[in-house]
Amino acid sequence: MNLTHPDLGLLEEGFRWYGPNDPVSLRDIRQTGAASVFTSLHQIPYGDLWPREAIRERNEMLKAAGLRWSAVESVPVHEDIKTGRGNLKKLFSNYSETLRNLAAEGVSVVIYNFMPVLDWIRTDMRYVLPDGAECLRYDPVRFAAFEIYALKRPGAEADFTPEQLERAKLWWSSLNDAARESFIQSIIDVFPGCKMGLSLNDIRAMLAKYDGVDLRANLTRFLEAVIPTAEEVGVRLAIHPDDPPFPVLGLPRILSQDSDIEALFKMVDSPANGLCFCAGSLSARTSNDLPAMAKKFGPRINSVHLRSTQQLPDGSFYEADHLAGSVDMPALMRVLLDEQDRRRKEGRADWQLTFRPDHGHTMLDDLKKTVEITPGYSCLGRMRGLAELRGLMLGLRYAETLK
Ligand code: DNO
Repeated sequence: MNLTHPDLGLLEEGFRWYGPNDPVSLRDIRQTGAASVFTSLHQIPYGDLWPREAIRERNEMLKAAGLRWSAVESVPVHEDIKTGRGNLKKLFSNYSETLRNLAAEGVSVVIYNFMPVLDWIRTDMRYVLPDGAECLRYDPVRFAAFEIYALKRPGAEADFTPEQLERAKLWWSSLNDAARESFIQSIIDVFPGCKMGLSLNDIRAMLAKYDGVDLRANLTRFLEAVIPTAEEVGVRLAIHPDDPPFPVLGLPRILSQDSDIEALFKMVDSPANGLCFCAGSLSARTSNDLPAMAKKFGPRINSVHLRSTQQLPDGSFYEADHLAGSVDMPALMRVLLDEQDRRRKEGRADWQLTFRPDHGHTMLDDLKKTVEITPGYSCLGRMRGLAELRGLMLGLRYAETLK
């Protein structure tokens, strides 16, 4: 088998890039072996129209580095669209025009999420593994402490077991004021707009806006408004699952399990209304059978994130190595390769799937860096994941030739 043959039918390899301020440069990304980039125009406020020139400028930058812009991650959905309030007409028209401008510049996959208020939740951004590398972790005990003692959310106790509540109390009382402050800050830091200095009160106000909100109805309204343009210009949307895929902060959830994905596709039946198959996010709900879900929803998978989590009996989970943890990655990769083959046979123009190694451990020289690295997005850990996943793909293709 010629491993450099361009047509081995592999998934395209991508890497997330946070833009010109990312301490990981495009040259670094090129050296990981990735062919493409998932990036966004982070400088544009949520809800604003993306001008065509700004898109072109970013695209030129990527091309000059020898990389393709495979997916926008993300064109964020404004909170007013999620809560169904405000000037929706303007917001929908800005989103649709952004899709039009992206298509005109040759970018055809757009990732977004419909999680209220927050993008993802962890309670440790630097959980130390036995080998000394660091990863992200979610511990319901610590989150209970955040909700009950810091945020003081009424009714939060009902979301935790008596044992978790007891341990949360003990843990919180073991922290001094400075440790409490830095713990609170680390959680708040993942709320959108955190860099503008969100306070606990701001978060309370953001949560209150979701009282009585029908999230599914608002997602349906959003899709009905933007999918026609996506179809017209050939853009495929890819919604990111809830992370973590269970209720948090008393907020409604949109995409945590099989039945939610079925409901999504029924809202607007179009290939443009697709899924970002984020293995790591979905894996944190133990009843999710990932290879089975990827098979079932394969034709509507418009983007792929590969990562794994390890659940522990106390309800916590940490982000495992890409080929370890609870995800059966070989089985999942097999399904994705088969899906590509199926699409090609069908003659689908969009047969090529692109994945990116999602998150990675902070390890090796990255542990010594003093620059601020987005949690989960250091270079070396993701490169390790990418290399392992690449080997897995090649191994599976090689095994086919032995039959
Ligand atoms: C976290 C990512 C998310 C994701 C957005 C998509 O590491 O998976 O930030 O990009 O939720 O809109």
